Amino acid sequence: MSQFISLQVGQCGNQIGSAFWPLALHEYGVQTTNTGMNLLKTQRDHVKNIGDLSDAFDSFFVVPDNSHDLCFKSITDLKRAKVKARAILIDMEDSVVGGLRKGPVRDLFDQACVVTNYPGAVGYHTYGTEYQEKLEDTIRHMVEKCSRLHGFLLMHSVGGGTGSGLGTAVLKLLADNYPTIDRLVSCIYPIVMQDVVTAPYNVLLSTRELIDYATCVFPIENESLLDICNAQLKVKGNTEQINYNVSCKPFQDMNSIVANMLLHLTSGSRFPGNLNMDMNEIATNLVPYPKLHYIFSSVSPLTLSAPTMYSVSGTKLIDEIFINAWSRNNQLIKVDPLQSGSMILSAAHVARGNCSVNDLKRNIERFRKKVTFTDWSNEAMKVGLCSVPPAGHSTSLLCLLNSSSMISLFKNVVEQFTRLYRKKAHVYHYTQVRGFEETHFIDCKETISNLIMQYTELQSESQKNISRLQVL
Ligand SMILES: Nc1nc2c(ncn2[C@@H]2O[C@H](COP(=O)(O)OP(=O)(O)OP(=O)(O)O)[C@@H](O)[C@H]2O)c(=O)[nH]1
Ligand SMILES: [Mg+2]
Repeated sequence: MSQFISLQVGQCGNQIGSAFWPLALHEYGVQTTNTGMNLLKTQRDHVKNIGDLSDAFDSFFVVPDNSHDLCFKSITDLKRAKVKARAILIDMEDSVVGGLRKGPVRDLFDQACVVTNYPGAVGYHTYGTEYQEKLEDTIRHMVEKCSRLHGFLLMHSVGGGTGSGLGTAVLKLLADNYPTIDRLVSCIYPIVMQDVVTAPYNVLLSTRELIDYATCVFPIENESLLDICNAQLKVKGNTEQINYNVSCKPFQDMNSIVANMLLHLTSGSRFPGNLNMDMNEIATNLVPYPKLHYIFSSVSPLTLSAPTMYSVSGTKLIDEIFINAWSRNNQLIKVDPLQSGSMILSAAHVARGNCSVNDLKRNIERFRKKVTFTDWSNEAMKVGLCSVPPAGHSTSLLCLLNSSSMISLFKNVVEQFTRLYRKKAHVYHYTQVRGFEETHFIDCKETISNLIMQYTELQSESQKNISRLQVL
């Protein structure tokens, strides 16, 4: 099975990591809390063959002594076997990483894989160069523990300083030192970029780096995550709790949605399946041009365990899962790939659990009627069937689309930047950093504008050709 190294950078990256590791363990049937045997039983109910779990364990974890039975049941078992997560924790202040290292999964993290506690200004130019050696050593240390390294999973936000600046410096370092290994990025875009005053600059600068150095980017918007959390509250009929809003962010719940998506994304490379889709096939199939690698994602179901609303079963349940995955309520980003005018450059549907090839075929036919592919990408539909569902569910689906609707995300990045830059507000924070030239802002804006143009051209060329075909 393939191995993945996750790099969690900044507060957001490390908080996503705090949600990711317990959920990954849960999926492997490992209890992270001291609850009774019942929970343990249900945790393993989702797999028919327990061996699938132990075989896949190596994808995310290092087990020093291979002779161990890999069927770990509790966090104490992991501690005893000195199991470590294939994770690198990076932040420029101590508190979030410190919290993670005091929490229930603390023993999973090797001190040698923590880069933290360097107070001072933030950013690509300061820390990226200053700590390059330390970062390189840490990454090499982790890479050397892999026999079949498939990809790096980078988790960070693009709104703050550390995640955006140092996160993308780390990405470039990975591209330079490990050019053949996939760099898969899940990055959080802030809500109207208001919670960090300099967010429009951070977002612009880091988006450009992500365009240049990532293999695939899975952008996630906090606004979508908030909406999903609110919708889940409503389903639970939980009227006592206040609605989540911009000032009250349920980060834990929001981050679990991201962690769930990442587990689903990598599932085909970790578990067996009839029509398994390996991670490298995602990049090969979804990215028709190297820089057009921002991928829309939606997941169904979104809850971490089977909700009671799923009263139906069989074919009806499967169809409902597909319909939900295409609904705007399940999207992890606000762009609208189904709207008229948007073109699909490529698409993938990855199902886990009880889903047959016929279920996939039937639903993909439905999907084709809902969207417009470019005239050259009509058949560009990748499918995956992984036999192991997420813990707590019988079936789940991840829908991935490379769509020209991503234009609206990029336009928003440029607009927010332009609004702040017009007044040159806060620019000095950046220009006072050695190595940062103000022209860099303009270069980044140009790169993003070029990408918008590329998508627009593809969109209008295809619209012309498709309408010509329709006339014929
Ligand atoms: N989804 C999610 N968003 C977060 C989380 N923590 C922070 N954010 C968002 O990320 C942005 C701020 O980035 P942070 O990750 O806090 O900043 P940082 O990377 O540590 O950088 P500094 O500014 O140097 O502290 C804001 O838009 C926050 O709303 C989190 O746990 N989950
Ligand atoms: Mg921070």
